[in-house]
Amino acid sequence: MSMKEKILSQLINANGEPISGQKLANELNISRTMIWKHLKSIEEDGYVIEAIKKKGYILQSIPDIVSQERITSYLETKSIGRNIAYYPVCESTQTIASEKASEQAPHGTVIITEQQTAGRGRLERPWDSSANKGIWMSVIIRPEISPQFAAQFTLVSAVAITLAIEDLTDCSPAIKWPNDLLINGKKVTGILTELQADMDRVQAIIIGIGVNVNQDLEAFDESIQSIATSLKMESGQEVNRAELVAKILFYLEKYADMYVENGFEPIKLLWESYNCTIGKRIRANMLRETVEGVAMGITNDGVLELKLDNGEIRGIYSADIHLMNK
Ligand code: BTX
Repeated sequence: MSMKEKILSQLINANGEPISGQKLANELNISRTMIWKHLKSIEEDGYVIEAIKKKGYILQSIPDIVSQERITSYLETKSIGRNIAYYPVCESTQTIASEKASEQAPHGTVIITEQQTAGRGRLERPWDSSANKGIWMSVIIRPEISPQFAAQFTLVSAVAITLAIEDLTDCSPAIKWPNDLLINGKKVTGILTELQADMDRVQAIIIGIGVNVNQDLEAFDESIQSIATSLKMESGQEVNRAELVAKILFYLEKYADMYVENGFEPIKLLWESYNCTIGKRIRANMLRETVEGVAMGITNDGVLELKLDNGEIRGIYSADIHLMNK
């Protein structure tokens, strides 16, 4: 736990009684100036702290947070989300989830935070994860499948998140193969699927989900303001993040179970109905080459089939896709 988290948990555990700055400083073995600095930073995250002369600090209100208690109050799943680790702030939920998965965290474990200081996308690209406005979580699942099928969980997750967003907002996202959800051409969600496996068996799939929920444009780093959007920006309304998390986990469980039982085919139809890639001319940037062509469809294994200009059909397993004709 960081110092800031320790101070916050002391304030929460005080249950409305004041705690003096001196007591915090003594217990945590830091100066009162440092305590004050951390309290300011906690306030910046949306917590309201009242300072009462000669008595100390009282936590007056907690912001719209995605704590375990709040998510559980909406949760309708059997296993996914029944074990939640909540961090007010962390570097990356994906990194924590990776460690927890190696330490045998059970199927369905969720790591969730209000703010990531080093959120990441594919190929270590930075993921903008501002405080208290988005959903930044990683879900550990342990399906009994062979590692070659793991990437399809990106597509399964895309369907689950789309359905959850449709249920709770007026927005209808489009799925851009393989891992983005767009609204009006701008990115509202990114998915990062990572794998821990033996040669022939998946140990864990870690599904990292980033959803821009209640940000206004200025909350985004300037470098992505022209390509990113949030549910609030699109619908004009704030969304209850804890409820949306529970809904995403509900659909993720439903379709992950369906996948393990029946394969990708039944989910493929849903995926196709929400996708904005098929039929478009696209440029696919892969690690070693870039190709252009028309996206013909996805196979039952989730591979994107691209018709190149020379007529050749190429199966694309992983790439960054640029849509040429919106
Ligand atoms: P990606 O590599 O497909 O997309 C990363 C790119 O998206 C960046 O280079 C940038 O251009 C753009 N971008 C960065 N932040 C945002 C944002 N908030 N909204 C829209 N566009 C953005 C996508 O990777 C996978 C992202 C997964 C994020 C989750 S959050 C929880 C978990 N923890 C973690 O560190 N990552 C995952």
